[in-house]
Amino acid sequence: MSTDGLVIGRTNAGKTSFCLRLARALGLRELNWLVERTDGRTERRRMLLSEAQEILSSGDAHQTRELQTLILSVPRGKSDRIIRVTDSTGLADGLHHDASVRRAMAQTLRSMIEAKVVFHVIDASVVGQALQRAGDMKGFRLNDLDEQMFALGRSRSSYIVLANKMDLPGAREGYRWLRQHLDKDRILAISAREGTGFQEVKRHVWRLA
Ligand SMILES: Nc1nc2c(ncn2[C@@H]2O[C@H](COP(=O)(O)OP(=O)(O)OP(=O)(O)O)[C@@H](O)[C@H]2O)c(=O)[nH]1
Ligand SMILES: [Mg+2]
Repeated sequence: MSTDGLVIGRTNAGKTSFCLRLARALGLRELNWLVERTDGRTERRRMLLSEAQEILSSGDAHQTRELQTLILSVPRGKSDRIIRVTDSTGLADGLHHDASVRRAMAQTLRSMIEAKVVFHVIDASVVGQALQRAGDMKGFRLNDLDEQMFALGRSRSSYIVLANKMDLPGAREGYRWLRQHLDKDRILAISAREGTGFQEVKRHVWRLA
């Protein structure tokens, strides 16, 4: 399934929350998803944005296990353009014990090659807390997985790092480190929960239209 924007990142970084907030920022009330199951079949799912938000806030049973592509309608000139933004399974270190999760991660990596833009979601508060524990900003390295995604991202022309959860403690310090570590033009501070930073996100999404 082709996509315009692919959302990647570690488990729990806020990828699905980012997609729902983006839909809301674009004024959508109903969501149209194309779900690529790990057995290769694609199915269409429709739901109200409010329903999706409710499922997301009801615990961790809804962890994303398939590629789900949001079909977004974005105004361009007098007409609307369709943009596809794909939410993916969280990546985790090591080999996951569950084969379907491993397949879902492989699916995510394949889509990285095809997407026009990759949005890499990072929990900035987790970065800030890790920095605090390390006590030294200079020699600090993030986990291998995110560092490898940075390296992959640098080799692409369109790659955006979203420093998420800016509403949480430690996120400012995490964001500061990310800005020093990465190309400043590629990083945006957001809170998918509160909706901050989405004006800038929308600018990147409109470019896809
Ligand atoms: N405080 C705060 N919490 C957030 C924010 N974004 C997401 N969360 C919370 O973080 C948790 C994980 O969010 P998800 O959107 O499910 O994360 P995900 O990256 O899709 O997770 P997987 O699908 O399991 O990989 C949920 O409890 C969200 O409510 C944010 O900006 N601020
Ligand atoms: Mg998810």
